[in-house]
Amino acid sequence: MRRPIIAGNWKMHKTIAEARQLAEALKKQQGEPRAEIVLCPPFTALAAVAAIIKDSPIALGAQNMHWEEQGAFTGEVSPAMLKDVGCAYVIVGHSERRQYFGETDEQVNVKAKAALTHGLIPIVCVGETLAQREAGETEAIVAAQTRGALAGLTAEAVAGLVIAYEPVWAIGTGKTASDDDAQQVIADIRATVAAEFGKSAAEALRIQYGGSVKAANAASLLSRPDIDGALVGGASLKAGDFQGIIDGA
Ligand code: G2H
Repeated sequence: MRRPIIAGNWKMHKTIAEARQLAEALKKQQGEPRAEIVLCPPFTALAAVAAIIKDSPIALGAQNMHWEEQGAFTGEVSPAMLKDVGCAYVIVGHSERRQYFGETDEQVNVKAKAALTHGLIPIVCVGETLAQREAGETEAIVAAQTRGALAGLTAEAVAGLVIAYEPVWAIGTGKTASDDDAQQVIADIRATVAAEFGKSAAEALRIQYGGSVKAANAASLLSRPDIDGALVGGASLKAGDFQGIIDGA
């Protein structure tokens, strides 16, 4: 049985004070959640959120990182720094990173490897654009991104990581993939992983859906057999909205 994982990607939102307030509110609401909960604040608020959630069932994640250990990489943050601040997870290859910062499958791959080397669990994002979906290329694009991101990893490493399927056309647009569409693509991703790394890694790996997830659609998406959680942007910025998603998992 795969434990569902609900991650809040706060993107470039929240000052330290705002982040503290949101983390406090969420911490108060957790009893023994069925799902694993991960908060991914911006870098500047990681330490503050870490201090609040430390004795709670909530885990900390970062939104990005560089793959190098250290060095002259102005503006970047290393895997060891994320581990040091208390992160258990790191999002890699989010479509906004791919789209606005030119991140490639090769870079996503080295980031995933570096994360694992440092004991961080990567949340590897994949997803097609609207043009690719309309051209009937979804399955091929998502399979290529999945193979590219996971290339060279062991089956054991793959079994422990998380993939987030986020159709680019559904991100922040209010449009959500239908439950059937999301289930289909996620089942295809699992089949790709099975072909590359074996059935047991594919069965263990958790795959989230992301793209305009909210309390109103989360429970039904998550009831699908291959959908193991959600990567939530906009609806993770208010405690009540995010809690509604957690409660539906
Ligand atoms: C997709 C998602 C979170 P939103 O980026 O990663 O954002 O829920 O706002 O579509």
